[in-house]
Amino acid sequence: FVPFNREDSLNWESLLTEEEIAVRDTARDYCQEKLLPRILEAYRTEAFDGSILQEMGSLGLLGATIQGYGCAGVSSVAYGLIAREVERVDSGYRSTMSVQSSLVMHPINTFGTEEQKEKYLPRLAKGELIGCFGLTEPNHGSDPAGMETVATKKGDGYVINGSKTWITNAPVADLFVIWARCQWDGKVRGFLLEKGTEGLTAPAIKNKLSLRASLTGSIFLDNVKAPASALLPHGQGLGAPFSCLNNARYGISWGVMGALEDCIERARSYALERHQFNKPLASFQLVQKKLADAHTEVVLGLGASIQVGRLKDQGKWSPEMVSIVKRNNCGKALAHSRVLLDILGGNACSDEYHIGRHVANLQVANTYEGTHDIHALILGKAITGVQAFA
Ligand code: TGC
Ligand code: FAD
Repeated sequence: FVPFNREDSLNWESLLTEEEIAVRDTARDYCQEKLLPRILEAYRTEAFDGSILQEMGSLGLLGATIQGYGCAGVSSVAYGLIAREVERVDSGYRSTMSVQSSLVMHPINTFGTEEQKEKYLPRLAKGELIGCFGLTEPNHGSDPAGMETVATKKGDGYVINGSKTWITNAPVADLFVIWARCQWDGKVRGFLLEKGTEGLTAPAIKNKLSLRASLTGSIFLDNVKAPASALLPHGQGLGAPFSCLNNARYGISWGVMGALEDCIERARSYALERHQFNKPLASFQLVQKKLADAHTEVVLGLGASIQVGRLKDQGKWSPEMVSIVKRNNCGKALAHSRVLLDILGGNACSDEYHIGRHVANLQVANTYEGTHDIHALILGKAITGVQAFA
């Protein structure tokens, strides 16, 4: 037998390429050395530090799967490994990163013109520009098909009216990917709007209980005039924004495992040091069970995400596969981080022990990009052939 490896119990590393291991190690060193020291202050003050995206950009961590345009062109598994390392520190930092990569750079790369790609992708890759993705509206979250934001044709361009809410990065965004229903044919399309466009405002939503290290805002579009060049011409229908969600959901499935791994490490260290009844907490069977349950879910969750990543790069994946790993890994990370919090006793209350912050963040990770229950319905439809959304 080989000795038990607490950090990689089923030897998933043996499934990684040398390049993927190098990307993971670069991301881990950066996150532990540069992000971890900043997180408590950022979370306490809801202060956004724009230099973080530039730092990530300088390491090739943004839009990392895109070929060309200053992007690294690495595998989907490497992208997942980046998300895992960033979220090991904080889900808010991963949100900032994954919106930029999967929800802004991906649609430009997939649905944009060559001019749009050349204009925006290199600067987004460097973190010189910050992007956001506006799909959710005040009246339509789980059901984006009800979208009320509307684009009409005017002259050579468009006029867009509507509003979006709960949009990551919006208050600091230079570039807004806005999804709107086009009045001329009823189809949903994406538009690239730049900060400063008349009629476009993006106030912050303050005093969040979760993801406080990432900025979230509303977007108001009041007779916003967009030139013809703002349209993402190669994607139409709800499948276009949903295809971006496939990528982001896949990344989240990795990220939340990083957050749960951090909770396990912290709970384990605490349980070994803290004594009650003259014994370390780690010696009690109930404490060991909490650690064993969480550990098992991380190992299984990571294995599933590696497999989806491999199938994705071979063109053999499906949205339902992504629903399985997004739903399972977010749900397990939330449930088990919450249980591990108990090991801290009263210290669970202190942000310096970090697990409570992860629990608060994971509530949102379990909600955005399709709630846990919406992914159950996506899978239920695939399993039964019967749609149960409405
Ligand atoms: P439905 O009728 O099933 O589909 C409409 C059209 O879309 C196509 N489609 C997909 N295409 C690609 N990928 C997918 N995953 C797709 N799912 C559906 C479908 O084939 C169809 O195409 P066509 O050509 O036939 O028109 O759609 P529906 O209206 O019944 O919706 C069903 C449902 C519930 C699955 C969907 O609306 C949904 O996924 N709701 C959840 C909404 C959501 O996830 N919002 C996320 C907002 S962005 C966000 O949260 C970012 S947080 C980021 C961060 O900070 O990290
Ligand atoms: P609702 O759709 O109102 O759902 C409320 C509850 O009802 C949920 O439990 C849901 O599962 C349940 N429910 C809904 N429909 C059904 C049904 N048919 N059957 C059974 N149960 C149902 N959106 C973006 O577009 N871009 C972003 O960058 C972004 N960032 C976000 C950042 C944060 C911090 C947060 C909190 C949200 C963000 N979102 C973003 C929005 C997010 O995607 C939505 O909150 C999410 O899709 C759920 O929509 P909702 O909040 O309107 O909830």
